Amino acid sequence: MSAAATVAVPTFDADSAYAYIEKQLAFGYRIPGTPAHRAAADFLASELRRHGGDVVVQEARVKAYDGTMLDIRNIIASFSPEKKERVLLFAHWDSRPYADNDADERNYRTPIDGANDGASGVGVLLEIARQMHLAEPHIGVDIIFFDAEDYGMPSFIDSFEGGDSWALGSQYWSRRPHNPAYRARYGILLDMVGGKNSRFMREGVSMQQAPAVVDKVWAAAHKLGYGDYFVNERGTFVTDDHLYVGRRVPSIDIIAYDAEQGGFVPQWHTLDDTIENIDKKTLEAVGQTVLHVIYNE
Ligand code: AHN
Ligand code: ZN
Repeated sequence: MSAAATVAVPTFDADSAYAYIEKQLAFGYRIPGTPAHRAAADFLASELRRHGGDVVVQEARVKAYDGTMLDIRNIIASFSPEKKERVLLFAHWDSRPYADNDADERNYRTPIDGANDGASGVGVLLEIARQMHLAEPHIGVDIIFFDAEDYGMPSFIDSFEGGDSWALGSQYWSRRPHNPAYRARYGILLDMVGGKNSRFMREGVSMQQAPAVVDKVWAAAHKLGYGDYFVNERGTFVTDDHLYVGRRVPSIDIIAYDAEQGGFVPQWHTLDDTIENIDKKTLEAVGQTVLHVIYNE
C-alpha cells in the first residue's frame, strides 16, 4: 500500500468501549441457556448491524464438560463483505458460571460478571466496529463474538480431562464455519484486555501459529507508545479460541498474563472481575493498537 492511499487511523474512544462493557454487564450473567444470555446476544447482533456489519448468528447445541447441552450463538459480522483480502477479529461474549478461582471456596459455584473476561474484548471490538462505520479501512474485516468459551471444566472438579471443554463456540465454528470457503489473512483474539496493570506477553500458541502477526501487533503497540503493555517476552501456552480458529485462520491471542503471579489477571474467575477493575487506559492501548494494524493493511 502506498502512503498516499492509506486511510488515516481513527482515534479509539475508550469511553465508548467502557460503556459497551457496562451495557453487557447490565444484561446480567451471559451464561448459555439463560434469558440474559439471549438478550445480550440480540443486543450484540443489532449493534454490529447498526455499525454496518452483515450479521449472521450461528446457532448450535453443544455438550458441556458435565453433559449439559448448551444452546449457543456465535455472532458473526462482515464489514465490506465484497473485499477478498480480510482480517478476522474475535472475542468471547459469554461469561463464566463459576468463580472457581475465588479466594473463598463458598463462591466457586457463583457466576462472575466477566467485565474483563469476556465483556472487555467485545467492548473493544464494538468500538472498532463503530469506527469502521465512520471511516472504512482498505481491508475487509470480520468480527466474531464466540459463545461458550468460558464453560470449561471447573477447577473444583478433580479430573485430568477437560482440556477440550473450553472454547466450545469456536470449536464448533472451526468444524462448521458460517461460510465453508471462509478465509482471512490472519486473526486476532482479544481476551482480558481491560484490566489494571495488564501486560500482554507473546503467547505460545500465537507464536507457533502466526509469529509474524505477533511481531506486527507488538511493533505497532511499541510505535504508538504502548510498549509497557505489550512486552516483548514469551508467554505460556493458552487454550483459548485462537487455538481452534487457528485451524482455519492463523491467529494470535492478546491476553493479559502476569508472569510474576504465574497466572492471568488477579481477578480471573473470581467475584472481583467487575467494572471497578476495568482500566480505560488498557482498553485504549489494545484498541488503538488493533486499529493501527487494521488501517495499515
Ligand atoms: C484454560 O484455563 C485452559 N484456558 C483459559 C482460557 C480462558 C478462560 N480465557 C478466558 N477465560
Ligand atoms: Zn474465563
